[in-house]
Amino acid sequence: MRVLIIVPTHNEAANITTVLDSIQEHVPGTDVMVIDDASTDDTRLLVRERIARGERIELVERPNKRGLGDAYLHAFRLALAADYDAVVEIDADMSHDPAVLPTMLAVAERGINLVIGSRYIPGGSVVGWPRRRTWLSRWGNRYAAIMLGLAINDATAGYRVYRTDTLRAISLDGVQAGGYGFQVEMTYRTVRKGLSVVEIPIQFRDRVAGTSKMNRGIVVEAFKLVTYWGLADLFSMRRRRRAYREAAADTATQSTSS
Ligand SMILES: Nc1nc2c(ncn2[C@@H]2O[C@H](COP(=O)(O)OP(=O)(O)O)[C@@H](O)[C@H]2O)c(=O)[nH]1
Ligand SMILES: [Mg+2]
Repeated sequence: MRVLIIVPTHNEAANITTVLDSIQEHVPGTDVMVIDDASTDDTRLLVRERIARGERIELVERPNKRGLGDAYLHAFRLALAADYDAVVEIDADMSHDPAVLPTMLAVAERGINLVIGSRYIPGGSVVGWPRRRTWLSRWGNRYAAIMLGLAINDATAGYRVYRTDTLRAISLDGVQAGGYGFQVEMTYRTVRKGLSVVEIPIQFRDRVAGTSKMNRGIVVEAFKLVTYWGLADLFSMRRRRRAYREAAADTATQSTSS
């Protein structure tokens, strides 16, 4: 399986060396793409130094910070054009331990369309987050699962493996969400296509260096979109039921009149 590991960055100079070293250690020789949005620290410089030393890393430099979802969509399109079999999503801040990658990739290799590194299944955990943030993430996930009818415990997770045939099947055009909503939207699209999703337990550790780019806007966007998709589903289900009942009634009148 030809795999591309995608590492999105925005000012991750304090972490990028550690995460790239760890990826090297656990999945040596795998292609890596760092997609950097407008870093003003040494992130790009540190990546360029590794490239100069001959590491299999591609650096995509974007002039503006356009959000995590937009960065992944950009990287996915490049991966599809280059004919990779699978892509990995992993944060640059060491919250996602590259030691789990061999297991996640093995599951994808068996044909699972989407493998999620999950915090909220037995064996998974979150370390170092304030109680408020864990609560928000946990209930955000429960809300998304209920609204969208997803049998998935961690739909906002950012540690994933997609087989590229999954990305082709769900189509990247028209993806609306940018932040946590992006992860939920991609999961929802995968499930709606009837494709397979497996959650693997991970221990998520809050970053020890650098700063989080999470903000209230990202949470509000995810909440609004999940609510909107959920309601749209409900109404389209009602419309389908009504259409079905009307068609059935029509058939009944036709058979009594004939
Ligand atoms: N390319 C790119 N990467 C981003 C952007 N926003 C966040 N990231 C990266 O996405 C990953 C997750 O972001 P982080 O701030 O750790 O979010 P948190 O874990 O939810 O607090 C990190 O590797 C960030 O550097 C963005 O706009 N563009
Ligand atoms: Mg983080």
